[in-house]
Amino acid sequence: MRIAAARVIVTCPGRNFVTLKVVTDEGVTGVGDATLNGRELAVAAYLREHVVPALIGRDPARIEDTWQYLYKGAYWRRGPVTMTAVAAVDTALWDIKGKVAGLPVYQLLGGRSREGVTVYAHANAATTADVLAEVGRQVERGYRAVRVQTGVPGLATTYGVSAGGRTYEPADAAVPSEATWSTRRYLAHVPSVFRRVREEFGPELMLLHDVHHRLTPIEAARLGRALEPYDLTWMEDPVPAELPEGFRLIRQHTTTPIAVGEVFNSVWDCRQLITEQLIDYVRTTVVHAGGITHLRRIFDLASLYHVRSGSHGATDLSPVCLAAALHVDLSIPNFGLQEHMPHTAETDAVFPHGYRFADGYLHPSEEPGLGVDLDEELAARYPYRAASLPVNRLEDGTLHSW
Ligand code: KDG
Ligand code: MG
Repeated sequence: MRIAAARVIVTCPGRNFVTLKVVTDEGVTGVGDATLNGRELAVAAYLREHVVPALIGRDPARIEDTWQYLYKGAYWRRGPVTMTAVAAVDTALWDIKGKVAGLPVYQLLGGRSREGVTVYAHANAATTADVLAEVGRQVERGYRAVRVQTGVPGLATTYGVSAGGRTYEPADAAVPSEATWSTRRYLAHVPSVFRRVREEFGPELMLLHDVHHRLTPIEAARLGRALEPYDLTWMEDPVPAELPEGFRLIRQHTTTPIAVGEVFNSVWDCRQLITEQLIDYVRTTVVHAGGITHLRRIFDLASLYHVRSGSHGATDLSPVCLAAALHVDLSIPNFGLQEHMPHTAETDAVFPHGYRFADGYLHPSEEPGLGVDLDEELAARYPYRAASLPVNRLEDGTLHSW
């Protein structure tokens, strides 16, 4: 069997997605997510111009060799654009291998290590009363873990909090919109929200919080310590992720578990954090960390150091990525949690899939391969629309991490 064609499909059923569809000379197809939020066309061009021509005629069964060929062969290794493109090819080849074998991909990865994939939902709102109501809705839906984001008094908008009752979608304008940030206001407010959530929902519910890279290590240490009475499952992305040494300081001061990794692209980005046991959850995912092949490599390293997985799963990762993530989640020994933000009805229609949610768990499809596809005719009805992630400034106008 040989690869006969590979198409890059860009579609915007509510938000932009880039998908690679690989077709073999025997008519088997495989799909891979290639979406990099706000930089979609860079990956589409990388694939179309530099990767697809080199795929034609290759043996689709040689997944590892193709991964090495794209990674080492480019000379310019790593980085989000390259690794997202590599991920798309890798994911599509796993899909093809599953279809050829007649097995769901998790079976090729060693089979089931658990009955279902525990997922966490989002509860976000501007006021504490609305946050509590939102947590209640997610608990009613059956989620056992909820990420809580709150508005901050004195700030007009806050990362992770929806505006005007709409579903939260960070990429909001063709040219980045600008928000204002104050660490002092944020640190003064957040612990009081978690106190109320714990009081109302009791000790069982797993609670998480995303700091989104906005603090310094000592500020993050202070927040982690202030949140200890509310027993968080994790505090996510407390500081900008470029400086692994910064996590040592946080660790010295707090037992609140730490999760990091949604912006990481390779095992090299996480190596120090994992081997020095500076984090508890690594949140790399299929689409941005080199596909199923490389994600497994990261999670295998993590498993040696008591670090569990917590894959990113926001709505800018397509149903193809979520489907692939679930096969990995089900099979690895050190699974922690999987993020779940349900996609819109339009997106679900463009990407027909067999994964399903029940009682707080997601279950991957039992179909051969990944159990997800892209309806190309429907996708063509939703043309690309430029959309960027916002930027963030301090109250005096200084640009800050978003
Ligand atoms: O593209 C960026 C989003 O995926 C990100 O802002 C969402 O932080 C996020 C999360 O944890 O889901
Ligand atoms: Mg995050």
